[in-house]
Amino acid sequence: MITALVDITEDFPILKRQINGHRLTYLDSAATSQKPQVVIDSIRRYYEISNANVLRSVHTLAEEATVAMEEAREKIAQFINASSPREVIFTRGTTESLNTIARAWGDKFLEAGDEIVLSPMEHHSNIIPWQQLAKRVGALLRYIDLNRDGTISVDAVRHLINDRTRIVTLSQVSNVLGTINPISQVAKLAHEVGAIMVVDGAQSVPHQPTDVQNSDIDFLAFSGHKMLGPTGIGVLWGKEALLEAADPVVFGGEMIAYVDREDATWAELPAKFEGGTPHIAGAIGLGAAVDYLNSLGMSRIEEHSRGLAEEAYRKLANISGVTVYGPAYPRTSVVAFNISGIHPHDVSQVLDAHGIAIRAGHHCAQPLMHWLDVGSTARASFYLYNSDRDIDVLVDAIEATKRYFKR
Ligand code: C6P
Repeated sequence: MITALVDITEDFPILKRQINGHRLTYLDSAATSQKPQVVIDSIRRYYEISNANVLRSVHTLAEEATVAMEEAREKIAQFINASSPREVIFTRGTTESLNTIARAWGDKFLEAGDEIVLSPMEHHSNIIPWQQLAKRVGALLRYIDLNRDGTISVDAVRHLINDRTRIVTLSQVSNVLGTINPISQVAKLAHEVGAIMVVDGAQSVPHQPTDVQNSDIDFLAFSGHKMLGPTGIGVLWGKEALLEAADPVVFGGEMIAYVDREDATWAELPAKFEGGTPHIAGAIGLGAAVDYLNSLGMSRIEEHSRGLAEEAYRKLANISGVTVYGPAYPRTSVVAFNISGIHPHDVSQVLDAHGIAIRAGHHCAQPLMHWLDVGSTARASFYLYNSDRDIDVLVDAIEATKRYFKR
């Protein structure tokens, strides 16, 4: 039996909702997670009590806002075991973080003929910035061959990496397959040829302990809204020396040391990469989300997310006419599937009539859809407020969907 890790109706007000006459079964956390009351309250408190711009004015409110944002940065640094809060850059989310790495580090250090290694299971956010970088500098993209079950073997990466490789980039967890990729081993291979290791942590940081020093990666991108925080806030973490070496990409207020009519010099980290007024309330909300996750324990959350994904895979694979994608084990947090003869959008619509929220489509992973030889899939994704009861509700509704379309 897998019970929810939290008292859902106490902590997550939205989960009390009725949808189409049923209690909401929220199975779309990979798109965005729901928010606990403490996160909602932290944002409201900031606007009600301490609203001011940060790092600029010298008055009490500005001081309170700055302290609250920098405390959040500190919490996030500890959460991922960064060696310093200076390495934690606030962005709008994973997409902006990955684009920033490609621009800030890639434009400066890549040249024609250099190679970027990535996988076909990447989200578009971890493909297109590299395509564009490759076009700008004349670099080549090299795609890792996936195993038949959608996993990556370290040997397949070893064969692809050579002394022209400058960047290796992988999602730590696939948003479609639920695959957990061997990022530390791949980072080791990357470092052997002097390449850097970039990790898309959008689907891993919410679900498992993250230790950027122990995994010895170079850059990590993740989004606050998938880990109980608000939308519009995310993190770019990088090793301090790499961030120091990279160039800023957004120019304007607060990212400078000195400006004259013709030129400017840059502020110290992290301000160098945070031009303009940041999403202060978002950062504070993400700090509150990190507190909440820590209070539950990331190892417990990891066990829970894996347990639910593995059980859902087993149960869905047992339904006749249902195809499930990715490995049976180990997997975490998401299960993508199709029901023979029924379009995933129709599946999603019928499930919604049962109060179940899933996602259907290509999941911003069209190269992976081509690899799977499908146009789209349905996808159920789980988080700490889900239980095995939600899987049973899903299984019953899939059976009902099949009956509905048979008619
Ligand atoms: N995946 C999903 O439903 P943003 O939108 O910047 O917060 O995250 C982008 C992103 C990058 N990498 C991975 C692995 C992701 O899963 C996502 C977001 C959502 O699967 C929305 S498309």
